[in-house]
This record gives sequence, structure tokens and C-alpha cells, in this order.
Amino acid sequence: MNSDQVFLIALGGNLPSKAGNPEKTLHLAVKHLHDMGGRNLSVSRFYSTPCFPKGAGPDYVNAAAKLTFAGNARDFLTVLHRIEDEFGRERTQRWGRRTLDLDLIAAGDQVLPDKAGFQRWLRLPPDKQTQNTPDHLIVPHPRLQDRGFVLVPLADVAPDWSHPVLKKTVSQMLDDLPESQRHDIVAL
Ligand code: A4P
Ligand code: MG
Repeated sequence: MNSDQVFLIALGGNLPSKAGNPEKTLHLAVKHLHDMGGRNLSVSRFYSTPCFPKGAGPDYVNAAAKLTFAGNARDFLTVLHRIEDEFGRERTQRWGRRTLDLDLIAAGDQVLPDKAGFQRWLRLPPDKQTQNTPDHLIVPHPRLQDRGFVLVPLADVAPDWSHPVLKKTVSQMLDDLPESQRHDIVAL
């Protein structure tokens, strides 16, 4: 039942890792995704993106990938965390600098933990977003619709994926994004 589920992920980094600069780290992370069971991988272009919040650190390299994996969303998040750990990710500061951040953006059209639980994170006021860290998986990623650094790469691999709660495709969410969230995002 869970086999061959389609997952969308966002990749980002703004500090060097043992693999080298963030671009090299992301390339190697994609290879690890394959080695750990990811199949039918399609990977976006890599983009240079201004750090959000502005001034909180160096520019990021961001990318997105679409793949299938023979397991459920929680199994797949465990794989993502293992790959983050492999590249020395330390969770010291929420939204802080990082060698590698792998976020699960979507698991097909699933809504986890359930629609009410998802809505709570969706509606979290901006001042609470940096302070509250979920201790369980939330999909779709509750901030994806606000972020050019997620939507621009995602549009390369999954422009027609439709958000199961917001009922908008990636292309539509990107069109709705203020220009301020999109400028200075440059394909490498
Ligand atoms: N968790 C729950 N749901 C998910 C999910 N769908 N995907 C849990 C990934 N993790 C999920 O995550 C915190 C906890 O959320 C984990 O225990 C996980 O099990 P984290 O990755 O440790 O924390 P984080 O990365 O600081 O938080 P988050 O929400 O991933 O931050 P964001 O939203 O990714 O922001 N600027 C640019 N230009 N580019 C970036 O990529 N990234 C961030 C991080 C800030 N600024 C950026 C970028
Ligand atoms: Mg993360």
C-alpha cells in the first residue's frame, strides 16, 4: 500500500560541510537519497537564494527533488535526518545556519498528522514560527507556500502538484508569491 509513494523534498544549505561548499553538499545528498532507497529521482536546478530572515547568514543554495520511496512518510523523514546527520547538521538555532537542511515538502496528497493538526501549524503567527518546533511530522510543510526558495526549485520538478489543503498547484502558489520573496533567486 505504501510502496512507490511520491515524495517532494526541499534541500538547502549555507555553510560548508565535509563535502565542500553547499552546492557540493547538495549534490552528494542527492546521491545519498538514491543509495538509501530513493527511486525515480528528478532534481531541480540549484539556486542561489538570499538568506531568510535577511541578514541571518550567508546566501543559501536551494534545490528540490521528486522521488519515490518504498515506505511511509515517517520512514522517509528518518532517511532525511540520517542524511542531514551525515553532513554534520547541528540543530542549534531554529532557522539558523546549516550545512544541510532536508525538509519533507509533501507525501503525495497526504495531510499529517491530520487536517486539524496541519491547520494549527499553518495558522501559527509569524512571531511563534521561530519559537515552536514540531515534535511530529507535518505535511505538507506548513511554510512552503510562503517561500520563494522552496517554490522556485519545486516548480522545476513538480509544477502541477496540488496542495491538498490550499487546493493550489506549485505554479499557482508561485504566481501568488510577492515579488519580494522571489527576487535575487538565481539559477547556478
Ligand atoms: N518536522 C515536522 N514536519 C517536518 C517536515 N515536513 N519536514 C520536524 C522536515 N521536518 C519536519 O526541523 C524541526 C523539526 O521539525 C524536526 O524535528 C522535524 O522532525 P529542523 O529541520 O530541525 O528545523 P529547521 O530546519 O530549523 O526548521 P524548518 O521548519 O525546517 O525551517 P525551514 O522552514 O526549512 O527554514 N533561507 C534560504 N534562503 N533558504 C533556506 O533553505 N531555510 C531556513 C530554514 C531558513 N532560511 C532559509 C532557508
Ligand atoms: Mg528543516
